[in-house]
Amino acid sequence: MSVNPANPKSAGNRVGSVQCDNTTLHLLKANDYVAQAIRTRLKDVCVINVCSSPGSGKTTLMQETGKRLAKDLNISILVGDPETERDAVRMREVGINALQIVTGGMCHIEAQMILQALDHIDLTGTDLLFIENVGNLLCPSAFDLGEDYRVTLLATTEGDDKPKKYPRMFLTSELMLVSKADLLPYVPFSVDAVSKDAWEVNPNLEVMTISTLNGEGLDAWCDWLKAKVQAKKEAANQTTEK
Ligand SMILES: Nc1nc2c(ncn2[C@@H]2O[C@H](COP(=O)(O)OP(=O)(O)O)[C@@H](O)[C@H]2O)c(=O)[nH]1
Ligand SMILES: [Mg+2]
Repeated sequence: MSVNPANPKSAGNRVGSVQCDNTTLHLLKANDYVAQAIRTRLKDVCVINVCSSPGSGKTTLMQETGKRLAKDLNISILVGDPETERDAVRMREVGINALQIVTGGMCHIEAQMILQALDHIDLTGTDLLFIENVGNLLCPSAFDLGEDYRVTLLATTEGDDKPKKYPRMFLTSELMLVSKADLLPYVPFSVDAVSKDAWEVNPNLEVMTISTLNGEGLDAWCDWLKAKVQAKKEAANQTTEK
């Protein structure tokens, strides 16, 4: 990486760091067209794109959510990982209709992968479709998957400085879940500090603190999901009535 003196952005005012220009953004336009096609196809399914670093608790939360909402909602999940079917197996173990997307080493899911996957999963009756993205706070933020909402988990073990370091993930999310709250007494992590940083990146970001281990925040999370599913159904009905 070299500093381009002709470009003031590259030089900037920073001390000991270089701001790099992002030259890949225009390539994402094709992805956005596919994402819109997915939205059109899934008019009456609420789609939630769940993002985080590896190990923040996405699959465990999806399992717990599936168990808690089994009576209220019909849930399906597309789970992305570079390799293995392990997370889909974990979801099926709790009775959730699950399909693994093996990205073949890629660090994120792209909309075309979702479109391909939709031909291999039966979503008849599905109210809520989770997409568990590949564990990564960077690349997934750039790819619209046709979701209605993006939810990002940040575990208390990851440090409270991440929203400013990975701003696009938090800027493009509707909800940040501070996960593993049961560990707060043991780790140097401030929910106030992380919330303040996250809101400076995205003032509209909702924040909830959760733990799948002791159940903290899970009722609020499930209520949030039920409200979003209801809103999607009402919007779909209004479109049909027109
Ligand atoms: N202490 C604690 N550990 C958790 C919690 N949720 C998940 N874990 C653990 O975190 C690890 C990674 O969880 P997993 O759901 O596989 O994370 P993923 O990679 O984001 O899908 C596992 O060992 C889980 O048991 C939680 O709320 N509290
Ligand atoms: Mg997982």
